[in-house]
Amino acid sequence: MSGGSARSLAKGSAPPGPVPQGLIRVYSMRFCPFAQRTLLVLKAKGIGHEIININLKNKPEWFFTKNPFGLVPVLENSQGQLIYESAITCEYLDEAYPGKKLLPDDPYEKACQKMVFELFSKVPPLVTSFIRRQNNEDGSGLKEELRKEFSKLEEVLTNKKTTFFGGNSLSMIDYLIWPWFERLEVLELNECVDHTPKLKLWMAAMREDPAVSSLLIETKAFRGFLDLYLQNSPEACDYGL
Ligand SMILES: N[C@@H](CCC(=O)N[C@@H](CS)C(=O)NCC(=O)O)C(=O)O
Repeated sequence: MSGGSARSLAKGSAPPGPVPQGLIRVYSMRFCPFAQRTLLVLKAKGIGHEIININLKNKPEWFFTKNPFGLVPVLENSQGQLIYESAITCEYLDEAYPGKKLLPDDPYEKACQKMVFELFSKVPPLVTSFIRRQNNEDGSGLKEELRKEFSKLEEVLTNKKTTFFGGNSLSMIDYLIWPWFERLEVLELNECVDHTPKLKLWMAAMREDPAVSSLLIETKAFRGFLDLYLQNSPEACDYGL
């Protein structure tokens, strides 16, 4: 892997050349939870990759030729094929590369992972609303909504009686939802899992995973990034470099 802590490419930068044979490229941003999904899968499967960080507050013009939405993550392989949308990038990597299979083959088990993904789907926008709330809002309503969403996930673990969402070992669904749980503490949202003991145990188990632990974001840098990002600063994505 290379480039994970390199400065991001901004407007006016030259587009990068072709992807070297034997590597896959990920367009990323150091603090993006969606890109973290892709990086977790790359790590977990041991896939050789290079990272190009994009300045999301001052995007290079050419970035829209990689993803018409202009969002990270995007994968690019050495044949020039492009894959965007984080969940799609993860599934692509699992299917295109050998090594540990993260999605189950069994159609029902696979459907279960996708159902948990849907159950989780309100969490990212709630966390974003919490981050973007005005200073005078206390956020208690959003916290209550998050608690309700976490209760649904707690119920899944209670019914399954397993440590992880796909069974007793970590699989794709765990990586897909993890980045938001990692951020609870730095966002001072940890109290939202006080009523969900199984989810808390899952979080502790996740931190033990080598891919997860190698990609933990640094709390101080994340806070610094967030302050600048909310002010739309073009320096946000490179905070701490
Ligand atoms: N649905 C997309 C969401 C990706 C996303 O929102 N990425 C953010 C960074 S965390 C982004 O690129 N923001 C740039 C922008 O909003 O212009 C996915 O799952 O890949």
